[in-house]
Amino acid sequence: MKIVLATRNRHKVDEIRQILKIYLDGDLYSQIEILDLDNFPAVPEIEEDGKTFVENALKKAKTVYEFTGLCSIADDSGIEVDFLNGEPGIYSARYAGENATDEGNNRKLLKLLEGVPIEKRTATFRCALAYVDGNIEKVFEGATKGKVIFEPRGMGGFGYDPLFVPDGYELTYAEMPKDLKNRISHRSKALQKFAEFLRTYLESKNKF
Ligand code: ITT
Repeated sequence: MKIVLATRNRHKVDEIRQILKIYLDGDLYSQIEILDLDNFPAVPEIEEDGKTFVENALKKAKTVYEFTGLCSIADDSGIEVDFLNGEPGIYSARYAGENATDEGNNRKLLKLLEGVPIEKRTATFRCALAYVDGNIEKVFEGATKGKVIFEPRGMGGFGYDPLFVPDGYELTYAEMPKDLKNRISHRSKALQKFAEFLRTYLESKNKF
């Protein structure tokens, strides 16, 4: 079974591959071949005009399914900061503007939180993971709560990782070993649900 990862974010591709290895045992993992958009350079840019992570994830997975004819999974994700009424949310990738960098987004977030004490810096990372093939459209969601600290810490990960300390930990997502982020993250929780679905789906297909 071929599955296309419908994302142009290299960091997401790497994480999704690593996380699927955690949740699909060797036998199941060997039944799937994971492709990404590098294999399909002609897939057009997809406008993310949905109002929710779920809408955007479905749109990305459907577009790539229609283009490739292969099962597709798409990840729409971001961080919701309570003090900012849920911002940047679905606008996380381009918070500081159309061509924003991770550093620019982090700077903007820190500026908007200037003077806000740690107990009011609560935030939730969310991931909606959409799976689309010719018959099925499904979305799996994951969320991880934590706090936005006062300055970036750590070299790992991407996006807002250097600013986010998940509840129950002292390290930011960017400071912790990759394997730990991949076990506790919003993306990990969504992919765990997807892996459950895929296991049942492949087992039922193998019966026939
Ligand atoms: P695709 O649409 O091609 O998948 P994208 O980066 O534009 O790539 P999104 O629209 O879903 O993807 O935006 C996700 C943004 O949310 C991402 O660029 C980061 O800024 C942030 N984000 C999501 N997951 C994250 C994570 O695990 N760590 C840090 N930041 C994350």
